[in-house]
Amino acid sequence: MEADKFKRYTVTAALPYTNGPVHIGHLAGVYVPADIYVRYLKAKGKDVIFVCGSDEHGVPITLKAKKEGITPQQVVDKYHRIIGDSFRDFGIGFDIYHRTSSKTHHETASAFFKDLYDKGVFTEEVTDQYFDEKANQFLADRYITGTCPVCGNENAYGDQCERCGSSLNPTDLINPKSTLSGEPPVLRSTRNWFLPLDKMEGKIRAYVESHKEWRPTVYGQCQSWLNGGLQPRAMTRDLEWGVKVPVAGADGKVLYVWFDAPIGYISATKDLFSLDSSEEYYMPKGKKGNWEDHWKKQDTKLVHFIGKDNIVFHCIIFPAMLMAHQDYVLADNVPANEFLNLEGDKISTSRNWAVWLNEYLVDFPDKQDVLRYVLTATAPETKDNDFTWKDFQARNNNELVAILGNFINRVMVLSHKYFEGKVLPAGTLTDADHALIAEIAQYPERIASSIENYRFREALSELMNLARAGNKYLADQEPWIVFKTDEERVKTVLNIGVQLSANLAILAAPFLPFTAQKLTDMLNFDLAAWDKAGTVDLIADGHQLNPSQLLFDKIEDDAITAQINKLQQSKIDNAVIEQEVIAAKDNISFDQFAAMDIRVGTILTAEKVAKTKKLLKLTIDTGIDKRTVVSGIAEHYEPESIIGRQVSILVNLEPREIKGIMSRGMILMAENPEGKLAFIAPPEGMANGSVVR
Ligand code: B3M
Ligand code: ZN
Repeated sequence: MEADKFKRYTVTAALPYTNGPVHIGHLAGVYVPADIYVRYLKAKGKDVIFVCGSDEHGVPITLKAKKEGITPQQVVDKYHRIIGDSFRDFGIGFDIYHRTSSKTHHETASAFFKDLYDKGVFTEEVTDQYFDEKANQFLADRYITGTCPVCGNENAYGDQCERCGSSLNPTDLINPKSTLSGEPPVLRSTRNWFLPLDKMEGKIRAYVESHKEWRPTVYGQCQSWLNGGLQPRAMTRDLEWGVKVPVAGADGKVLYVWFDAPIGYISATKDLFSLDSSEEYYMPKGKKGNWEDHWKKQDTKLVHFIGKDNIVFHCIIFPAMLMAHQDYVLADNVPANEFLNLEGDKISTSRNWAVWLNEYLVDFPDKQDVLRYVLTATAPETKDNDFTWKDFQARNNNELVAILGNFINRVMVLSHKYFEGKVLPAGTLTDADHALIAEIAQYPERIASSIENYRFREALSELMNLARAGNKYLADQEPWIVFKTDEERVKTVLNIGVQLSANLAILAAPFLPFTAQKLTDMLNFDLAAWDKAGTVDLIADGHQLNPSQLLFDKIEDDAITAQINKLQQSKIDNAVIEQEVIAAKDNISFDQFAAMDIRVGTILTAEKVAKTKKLLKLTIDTGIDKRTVVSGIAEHYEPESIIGRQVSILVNLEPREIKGIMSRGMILMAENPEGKLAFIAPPEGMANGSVVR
């Protein structure tokens, strides 16, 4: 392993929004990989801090507060505790789990903003923003919904359409409405402070391009942002809830949540080193040393663990903020994971399509490591992946029980059966003994290399290969047979088996901390440092083992069926709820309807729009003309499958440029509660240009 040029490590994990509990997608995407990495570094004796905390500002929290009729502070107080409990219950070993509504964070974030302001970094711009006259407040993008000009989705948000993926500006929406009052908002001018990312593009590009070793998914997204041209981005918002903007003329404004949240890593570090922090979680131990070493010394390695939807904030915006502030180190790596799906569908808080951590532990008590194992073995490190309960059961039964658990159990049971749990001296070693000992020597480095390169799935499979080697050794040596004729031989085999078990405890600890604890308890062995692994003299001759216990037990079909039924039930519940939610809209006049010119048309050509997942470029024969329309149906239809199909098309919609394509019109689609789409067209076919009235 290359000599470590870093003297200390600062590892951060994305601050979860405190508007709900955490689920398996959070663990798989961010927190388990981060925890594996930190546990490994600590086992190597490195100077590491692992910081996280609740992200308590932002629109999702104020929306939740409005929905529940409580204050934002009450929302975050509730979920800060629930989330902190879940992380602790799953062994996510933060050195501090902080929170951005804390005094330290407000002081730190506003001081950071003021520093940049005093340096003249920001540009002040007056822009038109939507204002809700009834609620008497400016509207953040998420507070505005309306019809997507691209695909007609009537529940598009001011910043994004979740159906076709188009990023939008609020003023793009057709029939915009405020989610607060339901009324159409009005445009009002307002002053905000912008981070001139356009002017910083050269420096940011140089930073990103100095990290070609980043995961291709991360490096690629940064490149496409850079190649699209960075734009100035407002770092303040007209909102009440958040960190107040510490400059004159900023009444009623707060820091943009993505300005203040990453600074939360710094606030948490400050409190970790202070004694007077009042934070509730992972009480800081007044860590010795100077917090600034972990953020300002060039021999500090800074690593951000995040999900892929946070890449631009951690690889472009936050580094830009740190560069502008100067004297901060920039992230050495940002190993972002892709998304984890559940039983073939996107995990969704709003649709309750999730496995909530607090609920998992009720159904599978003491099985945190089973979930940690499965989520690591199937981690979406390079592409989205799918969690299924059947796979969860199979990996527990066929891997944890049958391979790792079985090896340990046989060594322990036989040691107690033949030698009352005493580890007796090994005699003359055979070739097979030497072969296994040579294999054991290789694994610490093999696993370390995968972990240090953020390939945790690979690292875990290497650990399991070592357990497989142990099982093969026992099967070949057959101590349960040999014992009848050659007790001395069995002493050697079981001695090596116990030494291998102690190695597995050390090497498994970053992945399966609860199992490692059980194993060291059984071995009556204090978990040694990583560098002690790889040898077969970890356990002294004459050592007394503690009684044997099963590390894992089988998961039966009925437990899995119960989970699958629970998910199906939430799908049914949601369909009913969504049925209720898609209520009739307000009445409109006949004239308003008659103003729309809807025709029957035929799709002549269809192709995917480059660099998008959801858009198709269509040529439609409308009977009036042949025109191009961009439609957000690429995830529902293969282009070639819809050529020749008749559709209904709104032909007098204002033309709009989408991804460089001028789209003239909109295809009408029906969408059911599950989000399935269907074309609207005369079943027996009609002449193109026929009018829909
Ligand atoms: N609160 C998590 C999210 O986007 C966001 C991360 C902040 S890390 C500074 O789901
Ligand atoms: Zn759309």
